[in-house]
Amino acid sequence: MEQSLVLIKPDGVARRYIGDIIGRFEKRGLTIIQLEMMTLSREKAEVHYGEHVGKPFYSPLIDFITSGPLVAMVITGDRAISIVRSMCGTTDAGSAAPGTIRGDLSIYNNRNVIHSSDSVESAQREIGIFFG
Ligand code: 3AN
Repeated sequence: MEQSLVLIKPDGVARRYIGDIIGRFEKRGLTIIQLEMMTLSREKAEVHYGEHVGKPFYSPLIDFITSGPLVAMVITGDRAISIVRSMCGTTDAGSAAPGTIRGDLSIYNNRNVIHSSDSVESAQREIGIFFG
């Protein structure tokens, strides 16, 4: 069984999509095994998005992800990482397929509602940041 770290980002919380998003994962048959609402510190945000240091969107990304409460959760299931990623849709929500979370709920590249781990290694690292 794989585990994925999923964040409902501050835009998703502010727009009241927590129930919708959690419902999609539960209906698909995935299991939420940890869940917490928190406002992320800049320190943790910088660790989480460390791979993006120096990119033009890095500073706005840190400002955004720390701007208000988010919901962090660990989702488990067979092939959970790729299944959750496919349910989220592509990073640029404006190009994400309808039916995906981003494709249904956002049109933006940055305020794109949700984060999910992209590999087993990322999931281990990210779960450590949020629930370690
Ligand atoms: P994903 O969240 O789909 O794995 P990453 O890890 O490449 O995407 O990017 C992390 C976050 O950085 C994205 N969720 C998005 O909020 C932001 N981001 C990525 N690329 C861009 C971009 N070109 N312009 C603005 N924000 C971006």
